[in-house]
Amino acid sequence: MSGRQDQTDGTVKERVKAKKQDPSLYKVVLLNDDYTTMEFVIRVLESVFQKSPAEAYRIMMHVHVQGRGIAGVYPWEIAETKADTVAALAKDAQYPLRAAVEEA
Ligand code: TYC
Repeated sequence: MSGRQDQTDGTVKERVKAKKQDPSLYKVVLLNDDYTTMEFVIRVLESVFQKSPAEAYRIMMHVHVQGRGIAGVYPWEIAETKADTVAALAKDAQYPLRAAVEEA
């Protein structure tokens, strides 16, 4: 192939929309279950996601009622680490609490 890849038919494409910023952001989503205590979820939200007691309670109740809720939004590596920390804390306490990482 001759010529530069950013050119077609002798014209240079202009970027209309700003390219997605790097690093991309990911949501850590907490999932509801019937066994993890509300107190434990609040403690996780305070210690892992740096939420205030009031905000931790609000998020926990949202997850309890709606089935899922956003604990925080972070660059990929941080989101994965926080989800892993939730899994480790839950396993240690023998609760089935789960956190998923999703593109924001
Ligand atoms: N549903 C749980 C209960 O009634 C509380 C809970 C909330 C569990 C949020 C998980 O992500 C969760 N004890």
